[in-house]
Amino acid sequence: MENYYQPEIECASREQIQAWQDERLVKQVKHVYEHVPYYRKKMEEKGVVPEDIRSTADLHKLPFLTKDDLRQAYPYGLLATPLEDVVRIQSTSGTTGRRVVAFYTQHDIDLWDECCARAIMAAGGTKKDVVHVCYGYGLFTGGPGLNGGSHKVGSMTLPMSSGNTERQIQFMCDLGSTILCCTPSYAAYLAESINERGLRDKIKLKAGIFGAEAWTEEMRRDIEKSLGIKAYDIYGLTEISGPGVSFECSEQRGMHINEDHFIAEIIDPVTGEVLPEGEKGELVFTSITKEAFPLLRYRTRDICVLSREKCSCGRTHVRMSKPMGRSDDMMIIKGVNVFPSQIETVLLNKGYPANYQIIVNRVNNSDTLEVQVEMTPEMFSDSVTKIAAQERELVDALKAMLGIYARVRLVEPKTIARSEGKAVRVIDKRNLY
Ligand code: DLL
Repeated sequence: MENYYQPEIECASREQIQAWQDERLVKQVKHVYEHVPYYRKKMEEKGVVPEDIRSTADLHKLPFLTKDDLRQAYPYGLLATPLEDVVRIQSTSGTTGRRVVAFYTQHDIDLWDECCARAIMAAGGTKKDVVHVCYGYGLFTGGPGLNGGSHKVGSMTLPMSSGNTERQIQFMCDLGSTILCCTPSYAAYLAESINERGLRDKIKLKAGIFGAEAWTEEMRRDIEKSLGIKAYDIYGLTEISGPGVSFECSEQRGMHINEDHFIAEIIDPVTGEVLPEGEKGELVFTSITKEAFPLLRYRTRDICVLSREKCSCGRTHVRMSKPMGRSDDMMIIKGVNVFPSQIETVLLNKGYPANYQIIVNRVNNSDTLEVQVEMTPEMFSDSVTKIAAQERELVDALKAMLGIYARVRLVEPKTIARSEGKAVRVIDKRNLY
């Protein structure tokens, strides 16, 4: 099949979507109960058996899964198929300690590719396109996901991966890339570099598929203007497969969730209660078609709103808003997931007091991370050279922990403002949400 715009699925009636979800959920719950002792135990603790789940109306009876469950069950505790059926793993970026690892059978890769193919087609992609993928390849899902989607569409795929801006631009010009896939901040940086080199007329881009981090409507307009393209948002998370869980259509008003594969709920992040459509809360996904790593009621921590309002593109799948924040303290910096606790761990391991502040900013569309750490009075009396060496050492340790560069400033004792309540550890000046 060459055409991955699938109107019979993407524009199906609500009744049809409901019927698919009901049937697949019942099957999936049984599959997980039988093959994942970790989740079976959670169901037993809640007094639920597979027979209690007869349709999506019963979904609320199932226990939630969180990142903590994934860490506890690391590495194989949530695997629902024999290892010999698994063909791939991917992992989330920058998590401390036990990483989050997701498994895929060939069937799971195919359905993930299909979701990404739909996203590319919704951005106007066809087999005539040249799809330039500069999301990272490797454990991160961005590169492999869009790569697979582009193959399914039949487009020529450039597996560029991230970095090496010179080469990105050269290939873009020489090979006539028409669809750019990367994080929005890298798109903005590429746009700036292309315009600085006076190469805007040499590029043939028509669309961009940008996601993996929060970005504003202003940023969208800037990128669209500076590259002369239409910029589409794409959302996803490793635990649920990767990019393509949802994607924007030409309306650019929310991202259609691939409801034949994922059931979305919005819950109150404090009480866990399911909220009615249109209310803002935490997004929860249940994957109903995956084999190897089928998470039920996985709490994403992303705060969103769902809408079933008719979309003029014809797609009937529910739309989610851009994430409006997180219900935990995870930050996404340069596309990498960063928890303040990771930074604190590095500081404490190196013998610094826990008086620190994390300052995140966006300068020229690129994220910056600065960690200010108070010295003890003894450290403060050290020579300037010694202090500079300590700063360099911390930069290296943070790079090893987070995978990204953080500027480090050791500051005088008692210069970081004390708070009367919870310490203000993070100052995010990006105003992304
Ligand atoms: O970021 C998957 C992805 C790759 C999505 C490429 C889109 C494009 P993770 O590294 O597991 O997976 O991070 C998942 O990133 O829970 C959101 O908080 C955030 N996120 C992903 N897409 C968007 C988006 C990939 N379009 C976490 N807007 C998610 C805002 C996003 N935040």
